[in-house]
Amino acid sequence: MALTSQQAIELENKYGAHNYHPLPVVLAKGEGVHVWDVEGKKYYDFLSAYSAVNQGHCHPKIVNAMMEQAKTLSLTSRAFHNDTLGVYEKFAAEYFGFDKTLPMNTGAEAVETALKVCRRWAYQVKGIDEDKAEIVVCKDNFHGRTTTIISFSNDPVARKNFGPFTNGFIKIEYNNLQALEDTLANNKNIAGFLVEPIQGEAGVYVPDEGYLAAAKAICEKYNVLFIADEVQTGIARTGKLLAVDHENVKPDILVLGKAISGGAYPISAVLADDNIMNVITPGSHGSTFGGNPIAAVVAVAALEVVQDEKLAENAQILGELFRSEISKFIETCDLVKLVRGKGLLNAIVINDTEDSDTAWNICLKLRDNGLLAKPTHGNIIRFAPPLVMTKEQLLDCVSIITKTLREYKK
Ligand code: IF1
Repeated sequence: MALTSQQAIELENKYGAHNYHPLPVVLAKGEGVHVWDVEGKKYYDFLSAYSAVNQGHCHPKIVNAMMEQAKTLSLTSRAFHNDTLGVYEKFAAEYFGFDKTLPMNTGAEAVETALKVCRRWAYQVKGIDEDKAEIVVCKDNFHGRTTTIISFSNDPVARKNFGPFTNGFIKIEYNNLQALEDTLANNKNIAGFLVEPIQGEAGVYVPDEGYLAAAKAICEKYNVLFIADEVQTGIARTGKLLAVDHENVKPDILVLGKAISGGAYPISAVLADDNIMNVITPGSHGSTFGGNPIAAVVAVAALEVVQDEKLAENAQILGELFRSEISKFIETCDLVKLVRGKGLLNAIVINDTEDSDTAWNICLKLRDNGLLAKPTHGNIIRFAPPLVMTKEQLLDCVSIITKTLREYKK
């Protein structure tokens, strides 16, 4: 028998670990830009599974690729070759302009992989003394949940009582080129600089124009690898294939996840050229599921959809429209301070303190009005719909959002 929302929530509460605080809505179906709850109520999805579902829910081309492969061969492990992996690796390498692809499963694993590749490169190519390599990261970063990754987070909620932590990371302020230059100039042991082109969890914080290009140039000057974590910003989300494309930057190491599968399957990847990727040798890295046949065909299909349906262009156009419509509204409304973002990765900042529950309460009202979004902090709401949205749908969403904000009472 079908569960009610309340029953589904109670099951999760009783039998699931309490590592999340979801918005109270229980989803049972998705198609394109829409999701439906178990009672049949329809919503616009304005989170897209944190930008994994850029291609829209249950995209038929991706689903078909997955179903056909699932019936044929799902997993060989990397102990044997399979007839899909090389095809995918070539496709992804050419698609993003790198020599090689290293397939993994989740974003955090891909970040870990990039850190390992970077450290090996530091010892074997750059010539840093054993165990001395350091990687520069940014304050307020979000790169995942593994022990090493939280070692260089400054989010107390993500870190508390999970120590001891991994050494070898230096934290600098985001969007601060002087801090980067000073750090690299004063330390010969720096292997890489790991950065999000837009800080998602920090509240869709877009750095100054030119920051990424200048940071890349500083890295080149000091022979330091520029590692772009495009897990959230990548694959058309910000109006270009990659967010670094806005500044014509080619990272030394590119980290991808989420939308490389269109949300159909956990797939991530690290891309680099041979002079870097060749430090990885048999036995030094791997994963049972990384590069499995289902993942290989799903990723190719998902990347083809991005190209075929011109999702980057659509994100660019609809993003401009979204910010200009919301900006117009903000002039008439004291509740919202500003809207910011790039492409269809946007956020509004509410006129309230960071520890308030205003953003959460607004998200509950948005839900009631048929649109699902999630706060990133007490006063910030992220808006990231699937990129297959039409202009008419976007304007419909703008009116839901503005109506909800206009009617909201603290
Ligand atoms: C959750 C945030 C988004 C990421 C970047 C690596 C990863 C992520 C730039 C790790 C993951 C997620 C995971 C999700 C919440 C979420 C998130 F709010 F926490 F910051 F998207 F905005 N690099 N981001 O954003 O990828 O291992 O999860 O596949 O529930 O923790 P993963």
